[in-house]
Amino acid sequence: MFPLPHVAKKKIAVFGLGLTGLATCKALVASGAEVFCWDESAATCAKTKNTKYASSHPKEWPWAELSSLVVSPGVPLTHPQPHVIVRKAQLEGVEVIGDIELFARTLNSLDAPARPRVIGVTGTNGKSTTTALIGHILRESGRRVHVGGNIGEPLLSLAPPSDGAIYVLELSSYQLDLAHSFRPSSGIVLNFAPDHLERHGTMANYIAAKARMFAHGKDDDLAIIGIDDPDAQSLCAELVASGRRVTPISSGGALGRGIFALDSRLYYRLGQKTGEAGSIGGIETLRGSHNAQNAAAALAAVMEEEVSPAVAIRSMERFKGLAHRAEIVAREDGVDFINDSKATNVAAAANALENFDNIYWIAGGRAKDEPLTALRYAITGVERAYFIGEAAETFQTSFGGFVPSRRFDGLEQAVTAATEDAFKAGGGVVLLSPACASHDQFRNFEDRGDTFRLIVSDLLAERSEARSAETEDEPPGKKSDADIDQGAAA
Ligand code: UMA
Repeated sequence: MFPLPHVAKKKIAVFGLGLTGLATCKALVASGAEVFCWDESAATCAKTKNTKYASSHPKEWPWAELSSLVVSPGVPLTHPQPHVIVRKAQLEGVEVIGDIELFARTLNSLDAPARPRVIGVTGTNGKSTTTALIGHILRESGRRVHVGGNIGEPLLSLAPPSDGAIYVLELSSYQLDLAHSFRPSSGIVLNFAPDHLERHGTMANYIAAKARMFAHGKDDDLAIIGIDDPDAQSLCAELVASGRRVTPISSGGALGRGIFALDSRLYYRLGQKTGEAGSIGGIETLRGSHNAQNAAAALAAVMEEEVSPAVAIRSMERFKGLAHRAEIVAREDGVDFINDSKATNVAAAANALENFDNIYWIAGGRAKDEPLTALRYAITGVERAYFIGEAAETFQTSFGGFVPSRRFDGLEQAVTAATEDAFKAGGGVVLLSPACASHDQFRNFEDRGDTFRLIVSDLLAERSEARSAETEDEPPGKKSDADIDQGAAA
């Protein structure tokens, strides 16, 4: 558990008791704070019974004595409107912060060398893969690494700082919006594309939330910025103009200075250090130009931690990838089944579509407030599309003129139809890359991806049973097609 010495004897409120909230309560209590907490779900509140942070309704909280209100990232801060608990705190003059701010305050109380190195990773797409990849390379290089944040492990559950250990943190815009003094040693912004606009109101607010990571940077700190989209380019220019140490990264072409991918090879040009790191072309878990951007960012971050480029590339070759991100869940008779459930926005799904051919594309869910244009350009490899959820009708209207498409009530029917079509065609890629949030039909994107995996496994088991039954029904002596083929070849 992460220590929070600055909260000792303070009264602190926690709102939202999911992963973040529960970890926060535990860390606060362990560090000597008095905790008042609540969640809008009664079942969730019940989980705190018989603990030192038993829930109590906010009406009963000693507002005048509270030093902070820690809200979970899912609690709206400003849009579509501030949550009533946020308004109450503002009226009472209580600061509203998140778990990252608590983490940052501990770090900020330490001076080098006791202050651990922290790598913060944000951006619209690729955050989790980049975070996991950096963790993987550093671990293989013999470093003690703690990986957490939006990737799933709350920051305050991570181990305390220790000699030489490095924190590698995935940070969402929701989390950064609640972090006022967070300062990573290396901060990475991969890219910007429209996402979570319902929570930030405008693209400018969304970008500002992510850029907040650099607000307190010191001379030694490094900003690693993807410059393959105009908004990230502007951020890079601003940071350079303000005299910050910046390593630009790109998967879109050669750079005079920075780290870039060209024809699946990574190059670095960092002052005296210039050369080719190696090829990532054959690494299945890093296919596609979006992954080249992730790999370039990871290389920049680990080189800052003194890992040599050649060692980094060798480590990348052993990277197993992450669940729900272009994850191959099955391969049978020329059909690949890919779970890309984490593609919850248009840009992420477009990245996936650009990486495959002969695609049987399953998409839809709860659409985000963003144009679908990028997908129109990306669907050239799609054979057929299968749309589900609230967005099914809009998607069919938008793409029906370009690819044959059908609408389905649920994921199961869509996957079944896509699988039949792919086998009938003799091969292809059944790809779940929804371009939408999952919340209309699933708990979250993990639930949607796990359901996809289960459906595929059931369908393939049924197919295999049906085949065995066919073989058993064949009269004795009759040769199977496979025997005949082999005979012909012999
Ligand atoms: N709650 C309320 N009122 C509200 C909102 C939430 O009471 O208005 C309660 C819910 O009843 C629930 C709890 O708060 O019990 C959920 O809190 P939460 O939605 O903030 O979720 P956590 O379980 O704390 O998980 C969060 C991140 N979730 C979100 O940002 C929505 C997780 O990222 C993250 O892994 C975890 O902290 C650990 O750091 C997930 C995510 O979807 C993967 N992130 C978004 C994304 O990647 O696009 C940003």
